Amino acid sequence: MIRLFNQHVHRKQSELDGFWDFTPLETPSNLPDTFSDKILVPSCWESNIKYSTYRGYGLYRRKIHVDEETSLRLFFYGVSHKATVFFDKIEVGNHYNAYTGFEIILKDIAPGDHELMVLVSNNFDQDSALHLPNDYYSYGGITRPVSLEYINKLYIKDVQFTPIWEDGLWSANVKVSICNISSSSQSFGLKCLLNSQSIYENQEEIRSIDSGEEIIINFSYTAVDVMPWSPESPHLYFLTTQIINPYLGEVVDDLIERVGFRSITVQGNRLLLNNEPFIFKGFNRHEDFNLSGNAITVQEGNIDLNFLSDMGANAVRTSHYPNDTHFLDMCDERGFAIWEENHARGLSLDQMDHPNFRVQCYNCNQEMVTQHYNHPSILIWGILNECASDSSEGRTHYHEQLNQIRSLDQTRPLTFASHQHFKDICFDLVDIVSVNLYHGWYGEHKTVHGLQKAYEEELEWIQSTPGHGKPIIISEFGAGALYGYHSPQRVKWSEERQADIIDQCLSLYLHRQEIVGTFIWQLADCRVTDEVWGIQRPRTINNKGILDEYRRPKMAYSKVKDHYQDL
Ligand code: ADA
Repeated sequence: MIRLFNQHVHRKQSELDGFWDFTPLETPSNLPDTFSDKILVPSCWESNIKYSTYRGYGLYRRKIHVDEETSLRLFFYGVSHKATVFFDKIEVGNHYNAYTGFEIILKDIAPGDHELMVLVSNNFDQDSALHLPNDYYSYGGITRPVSLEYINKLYIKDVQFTPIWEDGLWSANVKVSICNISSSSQSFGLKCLLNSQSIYENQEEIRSIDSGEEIIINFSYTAVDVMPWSPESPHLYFLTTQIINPYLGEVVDDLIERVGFRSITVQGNRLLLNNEPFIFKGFNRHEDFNLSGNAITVQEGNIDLNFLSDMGANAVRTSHYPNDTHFLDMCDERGFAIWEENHARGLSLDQMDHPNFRVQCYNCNQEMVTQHYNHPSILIWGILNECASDSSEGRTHYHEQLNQIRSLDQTRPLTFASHQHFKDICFDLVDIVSVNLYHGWYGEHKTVHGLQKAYEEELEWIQSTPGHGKPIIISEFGAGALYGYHSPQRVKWSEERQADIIDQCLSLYLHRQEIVGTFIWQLADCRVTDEVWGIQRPRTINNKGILDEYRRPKMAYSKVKDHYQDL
């Protein structure tokens, strides 16, 4: 399944799922013709016990049959974490980062059988600034779906839908990007429908587009009788865009997006969803599901949402990278609010000075916002979790990246999760101040009074910074517990201690009027890298999940349920 809904009626699309030939490679210098194995796509190679700790190169191969001469669009939703793509032995594209997609256009492909190869690496090599040994695992493989599409001389590259709420009326701005991949200029008509109602038709204005050109067509639409999207009532609409042959009147290409009418704004220290105050009752969630690794299936993602719903949670922070489109589709459909963030976790100033850091962040931000723009569930964008926001050099990166995201999306509030307590110098750059607080876990044990005192000291400091008066989110808090470890003395790593800390934190944070959101760290235990983290994480797993990696609830589960359900 590529998306939870069909994106084309006219454009021919298929999913390149199933078993591909696979072989691990010592070095990528020469592409072999013999393949020792087969691996399922999408999946991570760690799901095969033979490769459960493999960090290196893997070569994938499969045949593609083309019925008639056509151009092809390949879209990889996620390859972890570096991909080089070959078509009939010729390199046709490459991409870095496991968590955003990339397209490859192949022009004028002859009918018959062709060979597609993908060289994948999950190495922590010297040109990787974001995939590093870390408190989560960088898996290997083609871990998200691959889409194969037949396209014509003109194809719809992207459609962005921006809902606007003004004086009780909904309207929308629609931005259509069309590419001409032929060698001559082409004329076309354009049509857009919302569900089955035509909202734009320019057949009388036949436009032309030069060879190799991409053009943007913007139009606005005043909606009548639409229902807004919210977690309580997640109304969705299909936005169909069609390129029409102006002489024959037939549809030559189409793209269907699924959209929602909702607005998200900051007013003083409140967050307003459709003009009503909104509170995030959330969890941080890594894309990690026991033996599936980060190649989480739709069913497994839905299992996580079932637990969230059962606990009374309404939000997920995609810690610490853009998430799989399936999961975002499900959040749109089931009504969960998303804080989506770019790919970074706890990078020092030295790591931010890596020669590839800026370009790899730039690309991740660009792909995250443009590819996920239409998901109504995404309410806020975040960047650079716990990076060097306490230094002037670090600030330049925060400033640059927040400006980049604002240039791509003027509608969603921006934030970042800080752990630079009493020394962060970037709160003026964001709409929402977010802090990660581990009182009671890191450092000495806290009584309830001690927890409140520590929080109030933090709040007093925030109010002394340019973050004064802005909404506050507690973006992380929690404690570790080994599933099944019980202690009458409630010592650390016992389920009892985790339940106590979660209970105390929620009792405090959920009843502070300046706090507009809480995100518990974390929904489920997740694997971490042996290097660096293996020694400080029992089982080489981050055990702060309220569920373990097999989704077995720990004692803290009922504490979360008591608090979130009652709010
Ligand atoms: C940090 C970090 C998380 C996780 C957490 C922990 O806040 O943002 O990714 O590492 O600490 O478990 O200590």
